[in-house]
Amino acid sequence: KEKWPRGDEKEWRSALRGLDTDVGSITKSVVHHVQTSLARQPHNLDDLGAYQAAALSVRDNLILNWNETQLQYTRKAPKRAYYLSLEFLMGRTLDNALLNLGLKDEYKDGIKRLGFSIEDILEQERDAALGNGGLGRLAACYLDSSASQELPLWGYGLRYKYGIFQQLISPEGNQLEAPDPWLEHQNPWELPRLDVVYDVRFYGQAERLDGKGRAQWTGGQEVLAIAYDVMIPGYGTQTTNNLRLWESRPKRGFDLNSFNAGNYEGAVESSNSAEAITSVLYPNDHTTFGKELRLKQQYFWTAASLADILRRFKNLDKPITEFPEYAAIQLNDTHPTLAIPELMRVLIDEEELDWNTAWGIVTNTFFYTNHTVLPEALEKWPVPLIEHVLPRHMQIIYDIVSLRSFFLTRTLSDASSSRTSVERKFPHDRERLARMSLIEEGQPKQVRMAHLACIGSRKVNGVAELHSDLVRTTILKDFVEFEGISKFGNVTNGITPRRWLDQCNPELSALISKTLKLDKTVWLKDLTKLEGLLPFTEDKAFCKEWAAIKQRNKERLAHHVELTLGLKVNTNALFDVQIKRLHEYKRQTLNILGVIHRYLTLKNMTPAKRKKVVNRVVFFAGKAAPAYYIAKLTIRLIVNVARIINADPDTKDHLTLYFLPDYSVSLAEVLIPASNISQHISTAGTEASGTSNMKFCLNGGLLLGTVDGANIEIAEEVGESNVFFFGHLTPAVEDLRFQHLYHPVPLEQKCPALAHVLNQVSAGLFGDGHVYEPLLNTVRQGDYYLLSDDFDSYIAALGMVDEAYSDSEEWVKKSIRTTAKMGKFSSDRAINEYAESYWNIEKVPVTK
Ligand code: T68
Repeated sequence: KEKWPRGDEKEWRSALRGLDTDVGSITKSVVHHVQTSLARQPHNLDDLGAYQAAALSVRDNLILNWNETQLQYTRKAPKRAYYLSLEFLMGRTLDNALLNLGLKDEYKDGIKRLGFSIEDILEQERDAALGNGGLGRLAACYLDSSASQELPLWGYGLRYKYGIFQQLISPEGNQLEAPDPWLEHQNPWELPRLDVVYDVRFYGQAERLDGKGRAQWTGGQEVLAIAYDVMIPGYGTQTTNNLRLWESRPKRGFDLNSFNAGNYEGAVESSNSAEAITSVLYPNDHTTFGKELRLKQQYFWTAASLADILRRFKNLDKPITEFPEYAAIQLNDTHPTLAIPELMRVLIDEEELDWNTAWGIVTNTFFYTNHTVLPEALEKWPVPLIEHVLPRHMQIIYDIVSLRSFFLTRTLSDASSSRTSVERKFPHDRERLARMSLIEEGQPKQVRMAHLACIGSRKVNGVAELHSDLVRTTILKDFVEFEGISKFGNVTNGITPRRWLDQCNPELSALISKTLKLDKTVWLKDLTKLEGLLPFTEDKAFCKEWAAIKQRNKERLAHHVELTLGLKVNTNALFDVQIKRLHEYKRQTLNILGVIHRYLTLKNMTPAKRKKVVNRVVFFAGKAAPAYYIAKLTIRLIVNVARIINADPDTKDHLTLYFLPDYSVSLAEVLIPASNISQHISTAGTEASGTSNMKFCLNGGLLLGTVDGANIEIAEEVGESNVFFFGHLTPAVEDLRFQHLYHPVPLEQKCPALAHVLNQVSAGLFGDGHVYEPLLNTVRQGDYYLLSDDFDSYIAALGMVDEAYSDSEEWVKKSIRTTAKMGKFSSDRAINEYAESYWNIEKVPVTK
């Protein structure tokens, strides 16, 4: 039994009560925060102030749950999991927190009594956009699921001062980037932990001490890592997990000597360079740049996170060899791979363990998720750069390569008895050794992070069945042959149905609860319950309601477009949506060329014939990496095609097109419920999974896509008759590329329809043709992403969509069936797979 540390226990106990959550208490709490935390007057309170006060009031609830959860974790000392991700794309928090706490109605009412509307104040919140795309949003969904499933998991990331850039579109159609100062107003969702601080070293010298691989790392630059905690409430549980984000600060304020000597710039130089580490999120997805600051971010974050995890473990007073029994660390892609040599460094240099014991601990602690097989996205760091910034880690990586652990199997107990080496297993296979090496030869040599992550981890997984197969048979094939297939698994991605249905589509959520005769707290936590909707495809009244909700969501999107762009959208047309990062492999270009094809076809029709086609509104949104020229050119083409065709009186009733700037989680929450069809049209074998495909389908939007990523598993669930598939399959891709290179066929011959479209763009139909030449040439020459191979079947698939949409009754049925079969794609399923098959952690119920 714990003792009260001080004072009168009765006094404490009566003060330590939870918060009342009746509407009266809620308004009091909000007003209290207006007066005290914000120091504002009721009579000049605006929406922003009301948002801040409401957020602080909700935060009080989260903090109490957070405290209780962390207390339980400390007391019960379960094995914990840690999710290391450089990106957490959280979006807004207030609405989600209200729904997860089950307090939305009470706050809505309370806020109304104070003269504000909950919808208006929710709109005041800025997105927390600390991520690029799918990888970062996946991390956010997993946090939600871990808390909802009562799993003891913490996230670790960086507290970037600037998130992903804001996208502006110039009148010419160019993407412009502006900073995202999301912390401008105070952020009520984080708790600074100024007492949780670690030193992190860069540069300096590493000197070997003895023959056992030990070394001393000294000198260089030291910076501080300060913790900020973000509360992650579970849905319908008291469990509130933690996302710990690190901020970098200078270790020693500024240099007073330089300052006094009048060298003001010199005085703040080191402090600026320390602060630079967490100043901005790198906006590149799927490319590596080899920039020193990015490497420093990666090390700063992994070193601080590991130090924190180790400190927590040490409080348990267990032998260090038991570390893997108390901590599982998930590496979200290769970005945190430096955690592997860093843990080796701590275990060898500080804990003074021998190499084999240390390697045994490491390889039982880490798990690695791969998110891409695109060659240009596989991280590599130049050896000279690592040597300069992290000299001790480069030594350790060389040690792994040369003699030691690379040649050992994973088991701790029989490490010495079961030595096997690549050389022993595959004698005289020098090519294999070179392929598998951690170091790629060249000028300069480079460290292959995926190889390091693979050999340093207990298990490796891909993010959809096809992708995991590709990981096993392409990029990590040699490692499968060496270590055995059982190390290489699959966990198909998932999405949280709380945000991606209940929160973004409340009307549909209510209809589902009513129809299933289930409280939403039941089916939102067991999404397979949606199957209960299937019989209702035969219920006319239900179908009508289902369609009416989709229509209202389309009107909500139209309203948003009118507010932001001042344009009127035809809500009676089919809404066709493609929203994702701009990338050649995702083939937004295929989509826009398809739109042009449709436009040219319409132009050639008589007005009478035009009246018979399915009217269509096409939406695009997405950011291009600032240095990705071709992706930016695609945006420019989309914007200029929109400018021309939206103004064409012949066709504008039948086809319009919008590029919505500054795509974000919040914008996705408006777009996704409004789609009739969404496009996921990557070249087969390139999109690891995709997760927005799941979100659209969960909201009753149909899918038009290639046989790629999680599209395949979605089709398996909903049935192929309810999706629109087209294009070549993965096994054909390599051959087709070979053909393009060595037996090219002129485009006019191969795909006249596409050739015609390209010629129209060149001829200046959408403004200066030559501007687009570099983009068009990617198709005309080489066509690496196989647009010319898939164009005809793409156009045919669009035709099938039109045909299916014309039968509106059958379309609604397809829509219902799609939603009904999405149970598998809940991130609850995914997080439980990680918990059971990878991390070996168990639920820790937190009760009041
Ligand atoms: C995405 N990857 C995959 N990467 O493309 C997508 N990369 O298929 C998958 O569904 C998703 O991960 C979740 O598994 C990314 O989003 C990045 O954003 C990224 C960022 C920095 C460096 C490399």
